[in-house]
Amino acid sequence: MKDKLQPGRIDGGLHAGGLRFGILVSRFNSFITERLLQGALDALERSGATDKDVDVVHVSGAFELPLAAKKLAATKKYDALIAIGCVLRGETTHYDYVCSETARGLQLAQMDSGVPVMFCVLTCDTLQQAIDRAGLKGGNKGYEAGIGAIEMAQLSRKIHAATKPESNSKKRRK
Ligand code: INI
Repeated sequence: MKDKLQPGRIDGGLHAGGLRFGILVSRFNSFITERLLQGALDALERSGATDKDVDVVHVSGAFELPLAAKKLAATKKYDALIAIGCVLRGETTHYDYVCSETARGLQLAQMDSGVPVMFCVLTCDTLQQAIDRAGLKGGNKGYEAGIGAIEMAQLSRKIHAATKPESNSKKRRK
């Protein structure tokens, strides 16, 4: 009987050593975003990242994150980026435009550049919801984004290595 299919697996691990990260942080609602930043740095440091491998760039509001992400990705210096922001619903529709354009712009930045961009932008109805997700009962979304960035950075490198023509031909020769 034929053996069960054993597919090759490519997984991103969680070791940050040797990887480079760019973190973009919005100053708007900095009470929240600076806590998310601390969470992201904590995740990277605990996973083996060193000072020289992490840059932090501040922008004014969440709406400015996509352009900064695109510019950082274009430098080819980073294995992954983390975009941190916090948008709180107000009395007008401004919130909706900021949320949708920030999400769309960050997705475009990663799709156009091929550099993973973590979407660590809280979009909340209340300040309490944001506080809960920035180090209280909802955990710290910055920490989660840091872990996600490591996994995507590793995965990108592994996919690149596994699909390089010379690595395939070497494999075949063995
Ligand atoms: N920017 C945020 O990051 N969070 C918000 O809650 C927010 N609100 O509510 O207005 C916000 N607005 C500013 C926006 O991101 C831009 O900086 C601004 O429109 C200038 O382009």
